[in-house]
Amino acid sequence: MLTLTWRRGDGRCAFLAGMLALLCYISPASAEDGYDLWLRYAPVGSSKVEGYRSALGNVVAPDRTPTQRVVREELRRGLAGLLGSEPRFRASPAGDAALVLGTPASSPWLAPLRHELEGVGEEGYLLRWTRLDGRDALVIAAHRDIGVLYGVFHLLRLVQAGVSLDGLDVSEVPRIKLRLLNHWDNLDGYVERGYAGGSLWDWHTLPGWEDPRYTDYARANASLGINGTVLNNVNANALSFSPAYLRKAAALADVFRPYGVRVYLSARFSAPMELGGLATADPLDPDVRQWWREKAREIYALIPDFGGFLVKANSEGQPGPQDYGRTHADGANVLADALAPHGGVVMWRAFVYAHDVPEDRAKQAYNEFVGLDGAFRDNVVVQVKNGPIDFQPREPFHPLFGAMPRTPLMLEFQITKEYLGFATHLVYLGPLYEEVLRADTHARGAGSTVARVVDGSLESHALSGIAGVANIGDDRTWSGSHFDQANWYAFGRLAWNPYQSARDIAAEWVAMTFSPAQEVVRPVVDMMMASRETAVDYMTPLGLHHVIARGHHYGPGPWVDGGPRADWTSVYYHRADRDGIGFDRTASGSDAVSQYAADVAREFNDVERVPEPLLLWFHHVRWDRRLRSGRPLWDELVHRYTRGVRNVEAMQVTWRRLEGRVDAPRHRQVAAFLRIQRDEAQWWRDASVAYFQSINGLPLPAGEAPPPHPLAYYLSLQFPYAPGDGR
Ligand code: GCW
Repeated sequence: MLTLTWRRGDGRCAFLAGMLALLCYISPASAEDGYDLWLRYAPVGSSKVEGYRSALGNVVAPDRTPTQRVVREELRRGLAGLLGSEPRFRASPAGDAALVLGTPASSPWLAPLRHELEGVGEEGYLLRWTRLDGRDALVIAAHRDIGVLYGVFHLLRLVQAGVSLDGLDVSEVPRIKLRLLNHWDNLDGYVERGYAGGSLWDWHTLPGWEDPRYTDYARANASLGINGTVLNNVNANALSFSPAYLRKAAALADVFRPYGVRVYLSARFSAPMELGGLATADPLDPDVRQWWREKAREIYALIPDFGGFLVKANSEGQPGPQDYGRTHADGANVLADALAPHGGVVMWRAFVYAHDVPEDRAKQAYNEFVGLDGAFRDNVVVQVKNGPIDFQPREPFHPLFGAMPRTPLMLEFQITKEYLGFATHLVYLGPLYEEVLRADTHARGAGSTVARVVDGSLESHALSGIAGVANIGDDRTWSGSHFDQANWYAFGRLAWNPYQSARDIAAEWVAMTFSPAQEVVRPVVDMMMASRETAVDYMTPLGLHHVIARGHHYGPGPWVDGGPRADWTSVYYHRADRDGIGFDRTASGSDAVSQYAADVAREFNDVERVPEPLLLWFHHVRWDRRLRSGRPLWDELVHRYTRGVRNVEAMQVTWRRLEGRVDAPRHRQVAAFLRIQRDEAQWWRDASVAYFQSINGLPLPAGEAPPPHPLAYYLSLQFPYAPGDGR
């Protein structure tokens, strides 16, 4: 231990003071590295502390179950950080004002609320002031412990944002039942399309070693209301179902359980052959059915609250029922029957397309599934990506939404940014998610939004779900960058309530992650809200899609052609030639428009009416056609590419101004990533302009800088170790 003696005039004094300053500077307590996510619990402003302390200083909360203990620990940790002192846990609210938490079963004080709790369901909660024993008390009441935990996170969110608790009267119920992350994590620790390091799951040391990070992961998810996680990649390895790996999954399930996060697994359809030694995986074969039934029993013996299976079948080389001439419903139902006695569900993915089918890839999932509506068991949900191709920066909503009224459809978003600049580009996905959820399918007339299909309200389905392909890895920031945490956050908050606004969610996140000061929140939220459109501008303006480099998808590749299948090339999607550009999906083209409800189809089919951001998705358009700006298409395209680059520069300026308002370590990394993004936006612009100009031979619009390199240069760039490639 270092002892300091101060004597005026002592030369050592200055040296020691310097040392001390250095120690303070590098002290871990002050280093923000992003690990704490939006749960930093940084001290609230001194003007507010007393108000919060008087409401929250005394806490009455049970501590008998694991979740109850988690609730108390979260409150202790949160209030200690925010208010500078731990709350006093009391046995009863007598005396001072108190915060009273629990369920009617766990807390006698809350029994009178039994009636009012009827509306909040299994996971909802009340958070409000009431009179208890003649005194005002703030209560967080729920039917089950997990609802209390969600309520505690709600309360801590308010305090973190500096919101007054006066008159608080909240009743929250999640709108969607299954709110899941999908990890594309392989058993060797590699994460497909992962840009945040390796997998969080250390399969080798499980089940013996439960890394504390697993608990932090569950906590973060619970803070958003995420209630399930699929541990392994949809490109599944049958070994995940072997006894040894099931024990490892069970250990994770034990860690997650107090946080309300259930474990699910991706099932490999051919597992009965690979693990069970059967000669077939035909879903109608009695031995195969029996194998799945026994496997389900084995899983539930280890994980009594196991959630169910996620399946990618007959897609991109994965085995499936069609290998035996059976349908997707036959395949899903055999698994569903095995899980039904235990209460599990099957999430059967609709992301299917086949290279030997000449049909427009955008149409194939619909063609495959729409006729199966009504053919699935009650415990099957069909999981549909947000758009008909593949998580592009912008797609129209998937035509299956609204088209399978008798089947619950689960929406799949990608949180990891495979097509949006990986982890280094600052792209807030809230606006993308919001755009999809608010899109109107017109399935039952105007107002039949995707959100209403997905939450089950449009067709009165009891089962409903939403999944996000996780952007989480073992990087210290969890998500590969500070701003990518916002995408995990936004997904979770919208999964709880898909009608919230992306802007409000961003504002909460900024307040908790950086600072609740308006001088920080306002500019950062504005920057985030514009960021998705900016990425669309420099990557895929006007409805272009799938123009990425081959394989790893890092950077532009509009020239990608040839190879094993046409629908893995770029030229298949943009169809640029001397005269024009775009995929004709109108009635006179591939007729993909006809998969939408009549009103929507008419709009998309009409080149005058189609929303301009989707123009080239649905139409092949002449380069000289005048767009709404008055510019010809070619000029507009170049204009948007350039605008994208300029807007990244504007983000850099915004961020620079926040220096000193955001802690230095995080400020530095974000600034560096914005520089990378700026350079890559320029690369996207230049490479795209060079390529399309080589096709149309048109001059650049006045004032537009020519690409600094010839096209051959952009074509020559190779990135053999770009992260996340499928393998
Ligand atoms: O977007 C594509 C990815 C694949 C992925 C596939 C899918 C897991 O490039 O890596 O495979 O989608 O969603 O199944």
